[in-house]
Parts: sequence; C-alpha cells; structure tokens
Amino acid sequence: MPAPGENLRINPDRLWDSLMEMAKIGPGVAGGNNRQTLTDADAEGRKLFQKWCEDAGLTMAVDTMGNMFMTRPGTGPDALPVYLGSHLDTQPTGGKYDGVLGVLGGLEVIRTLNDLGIKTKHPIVVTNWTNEEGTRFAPAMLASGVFAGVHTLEEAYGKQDAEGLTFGDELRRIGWVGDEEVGARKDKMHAMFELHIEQGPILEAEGKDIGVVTHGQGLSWTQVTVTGKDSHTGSTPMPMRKNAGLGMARILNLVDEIAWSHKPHAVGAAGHIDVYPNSRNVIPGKVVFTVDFRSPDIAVIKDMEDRLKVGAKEICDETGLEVKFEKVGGFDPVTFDETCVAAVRNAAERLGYSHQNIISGAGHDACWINKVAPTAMIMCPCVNGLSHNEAEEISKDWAKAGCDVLFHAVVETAEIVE
Ligand code: HGY
Ligand code: MN
Ligand code: MN
Repeated sequence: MPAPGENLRINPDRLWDSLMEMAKIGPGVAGGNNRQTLTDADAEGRKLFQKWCEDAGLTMAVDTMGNMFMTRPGTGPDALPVYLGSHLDTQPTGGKYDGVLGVLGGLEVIRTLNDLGIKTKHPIVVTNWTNEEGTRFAPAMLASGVFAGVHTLEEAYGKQDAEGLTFGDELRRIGWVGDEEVGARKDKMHAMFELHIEQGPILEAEGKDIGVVTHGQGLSWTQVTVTGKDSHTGSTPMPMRKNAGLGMARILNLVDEIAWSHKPHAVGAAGHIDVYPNSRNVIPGKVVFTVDFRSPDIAVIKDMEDRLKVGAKEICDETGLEVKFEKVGGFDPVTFDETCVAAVRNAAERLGYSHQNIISGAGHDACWINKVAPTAMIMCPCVNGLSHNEAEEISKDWAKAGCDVLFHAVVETAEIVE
C-alpha cells in the first residue's frame, strides 16, 4: 500500500523548460550564464521568476536586501511557513543550474501542488536569495547572511564591486529594494530545504541520484595584498627588483602545499587575482588576491589560515616585499538539522532513488539559514562534477529526482491536509 502521496511526482518537462527559459537571460559566451548579481540581467531574471510565481498564485514579498519570498498560503492559521529555494545569480562564467535548479525546483513543487489541488497546513515559501555567489560583491551568501544576522545591512550596502559601485546603489538602480526589513521573518520559519547540484564528482562517480547533505564544509576567504615596486622589466637588474608577482607566485605555491598537507578533504586556491599595473613591460608593484581555503574541520581551516600568514610573511621578507591580510569572507562547518535531513533521506528511500550522505563542498544560502531555522539540502549529480564553468551540465533525470525528493520532503514537513 503506497504511503500518502508516495506516487506523487513533479513534471520534469515543465521544470526543464523553465530552466532553459531562465538560461536565456544573461547568457554566457560558451553556453552557460553570466547573470551576475544586481545587473540588468539579474533584474530580468527576477521579473521572469516573479511572473511565473504570480501565475502560480503566489504572493511576493521582498526585503531590504532584495531577497524574494513567494508564498503559497497554508490552512493552519498559525502554522509557520516551510521555505525552499536558492539563488538566481550566477558566476561570470557560470552554468545554467547552480542555484537556479533550487529556485525553479521550488516553483515546480508549487506548480505540482496546484495541479493536484493539494492543500498543506503550513504555508510554503519559494525564495530567491540575493548575491549568493559573492563574485561581484564579496562575501558569498551575502543576503542570506544579512538575513541570518551574520552581517549588518549597512556593511552589505557598502560592499563595492571592481568598478567601485556599491551593493546598495546597484540594488536601488535595478529597483529591487523591498520594503520588508531583512531578517524580520527569520524567527517565523518552520523549516528550509535547498535543492542544489553537487558541484563536485562524488554522486556521479558513486552512481547515486541523490545526495543527502548532512554537513557543509567551512570556508575562509583571506584577501592578500603584496606590495613591491613598479619598474622596467628590461632595464631593472635582478638584484634591484621588488617583484610583487614573484611573491604572489610563491605564496600560491605555499597555499597548494598547505591544502595538500591536510588531504584528503582540505582544499585551497586563489580564484581572484588583480595585478597592478598589469603591463607587459612593468614589474608588478602590487598584487591583490583572495585565498579560498575550505575544510569540514574548523581546526584545519584555522591551521591553514595561520600557516598562510606565517609563510607569506617569510616569502615577502626574503624578496623585499610588504604583505597585508584581510579576512573578507568565511563561515564555520555546518551540521544540518537531523529531522529535515531524515525527511530528505526518507523521501529518497520512498521514491526509490539511490542516495548517499554527503558533505557539501560548496557554500550555500542554506548554510546561513541553518542558523535561524531547521534546514537541510538535497543534491543531484552534475556531469564530471563540473561547476562554476559554462559547461556545467546535469541530466533531466537527475533534475527530476532532486525535485521529486524536494517535493516529498517539503510536503511531508508542510503536512498535507487534503
Ligand atoms: O563559493 C561557494 O562555495 C558558492 O558557490 N558561492
Ligand atoms: Mn550555488
Ligand atoms: Mn556557485
């Protein structure tokens, strides 16, 4: 005898069509997306998402960080909402599914509930969190972080992009400053579920449809500024050079050694590098780069941060350079809510999808929301584990599996009443 709703499934073609439609907004140059936060493309994607949600009978609220909350009412007068969603902003060379699958997967849950005429006791709220990527305005997960009380609104509004534009001005420019105080609803959440692609190779390699995310590894972003002296690459004798580029190269080698020293889980690299003056015949007088360390173990993250500072200082002392450090982002490893994680695992089990526990290698809005509400994540595989690359790809079957599990975990938590 199937459990209530056991054979209820989402509409994978409708989900896939929505993903492909959204992917047309802010196209990249190689088949992916460049829909960076608070750009006109982001605004266009928000409008499309708002239209689809309102067509599905949802009502929109927007907070002062531009977070979008699309609500389907429940029958319980005092029942707190069940949240689901993720982010619509992308990397500059992003894929079509990172974040977007979680937002449009949430919309697909609503559309399926509407098709089936199902009512739930708890309201259901599909969310688009502003600036999850943190590329244009560091740090990552900025708006969910303000929502959870980790950053202040003022700090966030003052963040600047590479052109010196501020987050606050850009949010106003695209017309998405909402009138709801950010975080006003954070104490009134029953649960939150985020569907996301794995962005790593484990699930595909293990042949699993679903990742039951029990934990999220911690993240540390240290911005390093190495200062030397601009000078001619031809006429400056080697002993007289203060080459900030050389200092950076040796420090990045040290970053790699430090991460390897904590194998198999720790990782380290620098994805953001600015060289000044970046001219072919000038020795770089200044280099600014961000070291991204991650590990499931907070002690390992601390060790990597400490060894970076000591080792980089030694390298710069040896090469006549100055070095400065600034912590520009980070969060501790996360343990998700056991009840919500069990709802995800039971849903995968009931639906017959292969699954395994997994630790999230990437950061997600769920990592901050977990501070204020019971939270869990559902992951689906991605091809070759590739993400933050325009060639990011998933199969429709994987999208279906992830969204079916999201549907069941959310509906079980929101309690079907008829
Ligand atoms: O950096 C991260 O882990 C996320 O993809 N923004
Ligand atoms: Mn993401
Ligand atoms: Mn991402």
